[in-house]
Amino acid sequence: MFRLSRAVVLAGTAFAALATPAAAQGQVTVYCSILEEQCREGASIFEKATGIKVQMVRKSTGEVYAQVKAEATNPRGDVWWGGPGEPHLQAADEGLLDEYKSPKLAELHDWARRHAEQSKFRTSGIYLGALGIGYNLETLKGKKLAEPKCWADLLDPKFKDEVQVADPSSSGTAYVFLATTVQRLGEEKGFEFLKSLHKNISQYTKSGIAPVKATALGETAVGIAFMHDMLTQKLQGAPIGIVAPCEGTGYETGSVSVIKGGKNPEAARKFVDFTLSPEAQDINAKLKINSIPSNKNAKLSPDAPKFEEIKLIDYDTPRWGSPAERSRLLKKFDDEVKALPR
Ligand code: S7P
Repeated sequence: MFRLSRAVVLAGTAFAALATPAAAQGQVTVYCSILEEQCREGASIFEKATGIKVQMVRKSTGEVYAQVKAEATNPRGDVWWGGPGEPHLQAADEGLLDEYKSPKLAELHDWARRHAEQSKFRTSGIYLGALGIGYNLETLKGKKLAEPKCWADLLDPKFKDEVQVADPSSSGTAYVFLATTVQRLGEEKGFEFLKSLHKNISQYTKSGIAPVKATALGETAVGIAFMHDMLTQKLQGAPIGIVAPCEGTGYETGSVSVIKGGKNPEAARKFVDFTLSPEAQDINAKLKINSIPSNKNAKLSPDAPKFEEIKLIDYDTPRWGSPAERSRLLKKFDDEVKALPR
């Protein structure tokens, strides 16, 4: 399904060609839904290359969606950088994002260009990441718990209060988990699964990365999150095991969008061009964040989880990013799962 290999020939024009380094070239407000360190590094490279001042606001993907919607009559942001594609697609469908066909689209893998086409060019794909389970090896050993291999293993009552995942309303990561579960099992059985899992959840965190950090620190035995984020902690020495669940799993198409009615549309388009360039996407390899970049010329970390070795479901991002489905699933999750006692 995906062609993930890195192109050998580098495109001759680097991002520097887009840039006009100068003292003051305006400003751009970026709502950033990737990790804080990626946001900071990206702002610094972009500012140095263009002279455009970046106002960076870091928030989870569902939170940025809600903010963009709330600000629709007076947009304060110009660009929405990162986070799983579904909230971007919902915003696109609701007329909150601008169409933009970046010249950089020509350098992207097919899956990323397809994502842009499906949104009528209101969002573009910047990376892929598969959802998985991470666990703290020392905590499991100490509590005599077996390493989970499948989603179903997480329903074992022995995992009571030992599992963390984020809240799908605020976190794009957790929404991918919700949609993956519903697609994998069908809606009725999917919600039964989520209700059973609820009994073992210690906390629904606000951000998708929080369960990863908690797993690394042994504050939770198990975290549900993107495999590459668990891997970052493992590469830094945390005692973490990572598994692609045996039943199959879903994945994110990380996205970038221009916010409709933003005050700095030209700078916004330049920033989007930047996020689609190898210069921005190589930040991941530098920071050991092993998601799969969309630009064929960006560095693919040798540590990145290999999609061809992961049992993936045929995850339907456009369906789960449609306003009707996303709003309905989030409400149902709040009413029928989160509201239950544990
Ligand atoms: O690039 C790393 C990454 O984890 O950052 C994004 C972020 O965690 C999404 O946050 P929320 O779940 O809180 O919305 C991910 O898209 C990406 O894989």
